[in-house]
Amino acid sequence: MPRPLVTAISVVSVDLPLQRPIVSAVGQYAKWPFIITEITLDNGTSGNSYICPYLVHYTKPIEGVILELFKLFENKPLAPNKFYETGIRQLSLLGRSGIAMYALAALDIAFWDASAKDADLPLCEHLGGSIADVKAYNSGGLWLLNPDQLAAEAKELKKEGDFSSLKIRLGRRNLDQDLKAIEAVRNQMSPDDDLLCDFNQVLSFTEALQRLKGLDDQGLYWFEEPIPYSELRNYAELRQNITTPLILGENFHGIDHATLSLELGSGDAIMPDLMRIGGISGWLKTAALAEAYTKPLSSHLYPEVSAHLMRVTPTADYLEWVNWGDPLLKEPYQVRDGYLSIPERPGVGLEFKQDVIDRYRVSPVVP
Ligand code: SMN
Ligand code: MG
Repeated sequence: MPRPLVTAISVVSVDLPLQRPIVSAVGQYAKWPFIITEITLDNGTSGNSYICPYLVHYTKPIEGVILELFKLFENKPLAPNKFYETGIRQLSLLGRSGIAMYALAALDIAFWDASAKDADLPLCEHLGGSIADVKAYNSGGLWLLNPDQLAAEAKELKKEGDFSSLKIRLGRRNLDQDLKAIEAVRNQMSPDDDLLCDFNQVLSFTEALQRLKGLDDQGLYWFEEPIPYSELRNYAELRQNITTPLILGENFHGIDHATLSLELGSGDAIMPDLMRIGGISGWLKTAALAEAYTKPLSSHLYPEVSAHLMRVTPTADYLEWVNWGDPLLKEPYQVRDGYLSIPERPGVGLEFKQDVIDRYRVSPVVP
C-alpha cells in the first residue's frame, strides 16, 4: 500500500511556569522550555511531539535544526525507522549527540505518532505491545530544600495520584544533611514504599565513594548520577563499593553512549531520556541493549511517550512521572494508585492548547 507523504511541519517553543521550581545541582528553573513539533501527512493526519532542552535560549537554534533536518523527509513516504537511519547518517557529520540529536528526536517522535495515528492504534499497540498501566514514581519535587519543606512536599506528592514511590535529590554539603533530608521524607512514607534518589552529578569520585558508603544502609531504591555522567569508568568502580543499585542514563546521547556505558558496566540499571537517546527509534534500540545486558530500564521525563515505550521494553522498571507539560495538554495523562494510565487514543494522543502556547510562546531572538 502506498504510504502517506510527509508534507508539512510547524515548530513552536514555549516557556512554561513550573508548579514547583527546580532547585538542583544542574541549575534552578522557575520555568521549563518545551519545543512543540507538528508534522502533517498528505492524508491530513498529523503527528506531534515535545522536547524540553533545559535552556530556553537554545530553543530557537534547535528549532532551526529541526526545520533543516525536516528537509530530508519532506514529500517522502512516511517511514519512521528509515527516517531515523537517514537522519543519523546526516548527524555523523555533526556529531550523533547534543542538539542535533534532540532535533532528530523531536522529528522521530512526531513521525512515529503520525504512523500510529495513521494505523488508528495507540503507539504501544502500533509497536506490537499492549495497553496496561505503568508503574511510576512521582519526581515532581523534593529538590534541594530544607527538611520541613521536604516533609510537606512529600505528603503532597504522594497524594497527587496516590503514589507510594518518590524521588529525593541529594548531594548536600555533607552526609548529615542528606541523612536529615531522607529522614524527613521517609517519615511521610510507609516502610515498604520506594524512595529513589538523584545526585545530579554533583559529587567528585572521591566524595561519592564516601557519601554513597554513608548512605548505603538507607534502603534507597537506587543512587542516580552521583558523579559527572561522562565518568563511565568511575561509575563502574563506584559500583564495586556499594550495594544500593547505581543508575545513570538520562545523559546518554544516543545509542553510542548507551552501548559504551553498558560495555563498561557503569550501572546496575539505565534510564534513557527520550530526547537525548534519539526519540522513539533511539529508545527501541536502547531497550534491546538493556535486554541483552539484562539491565532494568527506567524512563527519564517525557512520561506520556515513555509510558508507551515501557510497554515494549523487556526490562522496564520505573516510569518517572512529572506533570510539567500538563498545562499545555488538552487531555493530560492520568495517574492512579501510582500507575500511569495509557489512554485508548490513536498515537500518543497529545493535543496542545493554543491559548497556552500563545501565552507562553518564546519570542524570536533579537541579535
Ligand atoms: C532532573 C530532571 C530535570 C531537571 C533537573 C533534574 C533529574 C531527574 O535529573 O532525573 O529527574
Ligand atoms: Mg536525574
